[in-house]
Amino acid sequence: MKILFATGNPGKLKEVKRRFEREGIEVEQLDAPYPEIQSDSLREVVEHGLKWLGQQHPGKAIMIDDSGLFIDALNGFPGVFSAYALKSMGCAGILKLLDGVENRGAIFQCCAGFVDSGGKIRTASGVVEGEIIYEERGSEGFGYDPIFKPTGHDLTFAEMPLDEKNKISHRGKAFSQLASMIK
Ligand code: ITT
Repeated sequence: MKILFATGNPGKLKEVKRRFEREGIEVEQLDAPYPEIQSDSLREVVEHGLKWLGQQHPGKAIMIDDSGLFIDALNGFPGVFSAYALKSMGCAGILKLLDGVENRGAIFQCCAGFVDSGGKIRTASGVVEGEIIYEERGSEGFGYDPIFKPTGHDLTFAEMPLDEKNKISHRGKAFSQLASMIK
């Protein structure tokens, strides 16, 4: 079985490919942008994107992922603006915003979705709690990984091997659920 994963993010692709290897499912990148509506709900963005992709590529099985980092002290920012904030200010900008802030709590959320060859849509969500540390650590992963330390762990996501991150991450959880729905 082969599923296309519509994403422009190589970090996401690597993690999802690895997760699905275990299921004997091949994942191939579909590097075709899809419309991402402006919404507070990751699921709404995913459902809308999948509907569009299903119409553009009839007969194909396609997955997508919408995710974000929600920081308590910033009222959930960058949240649905995570991609924009990463491009414009990076991890350094987030650390600057949190300068002198004691409450470092944050969560990563992921909504994973799948449209099958018949146009049926399924979604699954995953969350991981953690904190924003005070300086960037590690070189694995991507995006905000160097500043996010999941609760109960000493390492940031960027200091963990991919398989470790996949076991506990928002994306690992969401795509594990999706994998059992698909199989
Ligand atoms: P797509 O093509 O799949 O949309 P994207 O990078 O634009 O890729 P999103 O729209 O879902 O992805 O934006 C999520 C942002 O949050 C993006 O900047 C990611 O780098 C970041 N992010 C999501 N999951 C992450 C993770 O596991 N570790 C670090 N940063 C993450």
